[in-house]
Amino acid sequence: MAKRRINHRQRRRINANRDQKVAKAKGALDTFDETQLSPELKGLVVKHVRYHVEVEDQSRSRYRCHLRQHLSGLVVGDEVVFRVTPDGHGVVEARLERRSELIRHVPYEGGKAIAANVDQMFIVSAPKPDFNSQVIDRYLVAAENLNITPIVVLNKLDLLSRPNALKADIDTYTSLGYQCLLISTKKGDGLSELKVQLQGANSIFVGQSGVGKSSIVNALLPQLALETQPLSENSGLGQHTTTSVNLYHLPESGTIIDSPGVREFSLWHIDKDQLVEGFIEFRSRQHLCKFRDCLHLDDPGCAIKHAVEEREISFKRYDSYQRILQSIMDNQ
Ligand SMILES: Nc1nc2c(ncn2[C@@H]2O[C@H](COP(=O)(O)OP(=O)(O)OP(=O)(O)O)[C@@H](O)[C@H]2O)c(=O)[nH]1
Ligand SMILES: [Mg+2]
Ligand SMILES: [Zn+2]
Repeated sequence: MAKRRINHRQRRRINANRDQKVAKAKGALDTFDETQLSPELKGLVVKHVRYHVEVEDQSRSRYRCHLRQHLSGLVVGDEVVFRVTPDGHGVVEARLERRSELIRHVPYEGGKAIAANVDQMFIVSAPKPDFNSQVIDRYLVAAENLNITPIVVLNKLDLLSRPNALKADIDTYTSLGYQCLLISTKKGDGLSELKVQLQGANSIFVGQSGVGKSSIVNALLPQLALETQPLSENSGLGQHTTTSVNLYHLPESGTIIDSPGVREFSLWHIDKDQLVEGFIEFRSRQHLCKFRDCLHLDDPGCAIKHAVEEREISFKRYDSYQRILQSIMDNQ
């Protein structure tokens, strides 16, 4: 069945209704008897569910928390100050400054943070639903601009038609200096290297629906038994199984965040300069272009285009750059 389109007026009404509900939920809390609240505690946001967040205290007890009216947009990974209510819930009083934040574009809502204080972004891809280097490149641009270390993960190694099927693509990333991990949650390949890389850091798994992000978390922490689903028989695509962002602790040290798969990682908030910044092989060459405002398309004297012709820059990466630039320009 065709998806029903919502026009702007209807969308405004939906948003207004939602805002009213949020205000009501928050308002109820702001009338709470302040003398009944516990002293301030340090906490970590581990889950986000509509108008509430789940916060963990330092002994990892979890509290379903409301937010103070002035606080909005808390995300998983946020460090907060909160107080416990007599009925065992919590109130988040303040958010500590973020060391990093991952932002993506949400239709009608604009840029939206999805996780905070992340050190490493594991960009997960797989031969099924399809290996899409453009999605990987979009995440790489984001990671480069957000100061988060990206790691390229190819999962479902067991499904490759030939062992070397995606070697050229993986080699492109390796030659740019990106770490690439080839794994199979089904067969167990590469999981020990993955565990080493996760030690002591805050990491997030991102990528298209169905590439196996939750399966990776299950392979690392089997007791969680997170829901996973086979790809749709009709479309061959992932079924958007994970619907909320969740943070889990690894046994020794480090945390991992599982996130819902996306169809397309929109980068509208990134401008042309940031896009070039995100293509690390362009950075060192762009000052050689004839014009300072070179878009690296058909501009005369373009050093980037020249490097593509000389095969110093991969054509596939250049193609990705052009497509992302086009989407930025379309969104302006
Ligand atoms: N053959 C094979 N299948 C795998 C592997 N890892 C995961 N899968 C399967 O891929 C399907 C999708 O896995 P999920 O873990 O649900 O994928 P996801 O990325 O979390 O998807 P969303 O939550 O929708 O974003 C499931 O049927 C898994 O069993 C693997 O290494 N090999
Ligand atoms: Mg999932
Ligand atoms: Zn140029």
